[in-house]
Amino acid sequence: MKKYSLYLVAVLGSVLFLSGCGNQNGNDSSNGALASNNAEKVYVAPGEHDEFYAFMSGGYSGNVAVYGLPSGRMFKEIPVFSQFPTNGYGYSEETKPMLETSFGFVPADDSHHPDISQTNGELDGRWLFINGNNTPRIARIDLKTFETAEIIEVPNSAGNHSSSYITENSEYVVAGTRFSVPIPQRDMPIKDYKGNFKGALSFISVEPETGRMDIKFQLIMPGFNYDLSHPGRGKSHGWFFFTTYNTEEANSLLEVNASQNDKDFIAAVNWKKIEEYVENGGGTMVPANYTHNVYSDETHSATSTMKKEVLTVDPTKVPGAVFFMPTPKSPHGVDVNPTGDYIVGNGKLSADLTVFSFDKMIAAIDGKKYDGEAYGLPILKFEDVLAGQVKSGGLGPLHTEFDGKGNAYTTFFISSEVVKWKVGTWEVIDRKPTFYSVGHCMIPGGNSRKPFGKYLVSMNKITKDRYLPTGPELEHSAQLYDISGDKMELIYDFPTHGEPHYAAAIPASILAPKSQKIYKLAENEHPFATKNVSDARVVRDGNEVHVYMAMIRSHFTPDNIEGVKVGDKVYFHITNHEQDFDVPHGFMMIGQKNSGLLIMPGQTKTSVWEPKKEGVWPFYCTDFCSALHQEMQGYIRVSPAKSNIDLSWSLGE
Ligand code: RUQ
Ligand code: CUA
Repeated sequence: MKKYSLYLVAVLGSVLFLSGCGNQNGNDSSNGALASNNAEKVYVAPGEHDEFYAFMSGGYSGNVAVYGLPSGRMFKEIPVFSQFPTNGYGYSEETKPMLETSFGFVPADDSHHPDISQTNGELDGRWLFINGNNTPRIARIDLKTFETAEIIEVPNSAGNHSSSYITENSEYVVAGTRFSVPIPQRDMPIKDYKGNFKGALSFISVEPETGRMDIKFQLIMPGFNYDLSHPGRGKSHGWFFFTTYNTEEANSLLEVNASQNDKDFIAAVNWKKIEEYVENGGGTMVPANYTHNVYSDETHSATSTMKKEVLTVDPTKVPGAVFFMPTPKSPHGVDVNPTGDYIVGNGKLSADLTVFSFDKMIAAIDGKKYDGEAYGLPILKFEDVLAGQVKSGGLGPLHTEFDGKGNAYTTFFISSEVVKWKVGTWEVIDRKPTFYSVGHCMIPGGNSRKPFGKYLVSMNKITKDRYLPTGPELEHSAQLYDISGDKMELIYDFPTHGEPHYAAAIPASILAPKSQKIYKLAENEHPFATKNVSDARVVRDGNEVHVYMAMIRSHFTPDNIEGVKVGDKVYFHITNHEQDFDVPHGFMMIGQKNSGLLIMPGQTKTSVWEPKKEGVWPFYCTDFCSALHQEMQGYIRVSPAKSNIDLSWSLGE
């Protein structure tokens, strides 16, 4: 309680202070989070905008949430892999195809690692990619509309965790499997895992103009667990790095059995070489079932296509394409610094970080100095590729980000801290506690050639006493550090939704000007759009009833419908005629088993209602859109199945 009021005093103090004399942005490292100087750093005054957009994965929510930095204000939750009643995503007829998979309709997932598209290694702000970890999928979100535009399923994968990371010209979004499985899937004894299960690393091409995804090839690797990955950049562009654990290939009690080997591997994949191989006809096309779901802003509808084959590559057939670098001890994150010189392995059972040199790796490969092989793939000698070790004294390193000023920041889960160290000298410069048990950290642009090294966000797994208790379940806590000075300063806590595993952030100056305000009604190509009010109508087709409806402040056209019968299936195709920014209308119908709809200006959405009872049933607008919002309502008369009342509709008669 005391802390809380102190903090309030600090915020209030800073408000007063702001209106008074100018404040200097000195680097006052001695104060804790309670200093008024820190309160100012996160205070975004009413009407002012944040400096960055941060896209945080929602973990088991299956979604992405958008926050402002430094304020920690949440702007939007973007539904991706999960049904979302707030706006009808995954419930409306138009968006149901987005959640189709080879397993059928899958309305939830576990989303982990967002990454923003890049041009020349810099964030270009066109698209955000994110993985569905559970039912392997990669989604592309359009950063003009902040809507999910495309989802592609990843076959031969299981636990799509070393995903979704972008190469520096967005040539590929890469998705690797965490669990190795039989490829192709088949009925076999689990104990025969070793030597028989395989791990697929998928390279999904991104069409430069449209962003459309397609699986270019899948590398069929030994049956390890491929945990995380990162692209090379700069001089290492053309390579991709994957951490592995369970090189023991254990199939049970992994906490013991997958921790036997002193070193696992970072797999270095020369994807340019494999690309060349497949472009010259290499690889084997194999049967596979996976969906490709695409949403169109013109028809406001998604389509789902089942793809039937995928190109696989046996890495032993492409000499010089894949090498293993021995890495202690069950590494989790693998991170590449902005210049592409160094590859950092975060061995989660180790105290030290292992840093490899890209130049040394190339020299070792050129010199063919191997330390044996694994399933026909060369293992490089640890000492030959090692650039240095960060002796941090922390425990349980997970992930590393970079500030673009020659520093790296590594999270340590077990010792609950962020450690800042110098790239090249490997010396530890600073360390700050996190509250508590940090997973990932994120610096805007931290996974690119050009980070914006002003803030670091730590995404913590355990919240405990950081917020007012909300029963047994607490939202995870993020913490914001000012990293502009020599020492990190914890300046803010804010709750995040679901479990953010990673995040990607970008200057608002890149995204905000491009953000779409409305959909143009004139460009609406939805087959059931009602673009002129005079076209509003109700059409019967057997026991299907199609309502072509328009909405504008503050009425539906039509708002009285008769002639609907018990047992009918009523499709409401509703077009929002507003052409003003931020004027959606909502729709809900009594007894409807789908969610309601939230329809943006110029957009058409469809919801199905199956009336079960005779009577006169209301529907209404769910979004307070005008002073007469409560008047935005209508009725549907439902008659017995055998009645012969004709369909009729009206407004204002
Ligand atoms: S990742 S921190 Cu480390 Cu998917 Cu969760
Ligand atoms: Cu439309 Cu409320």
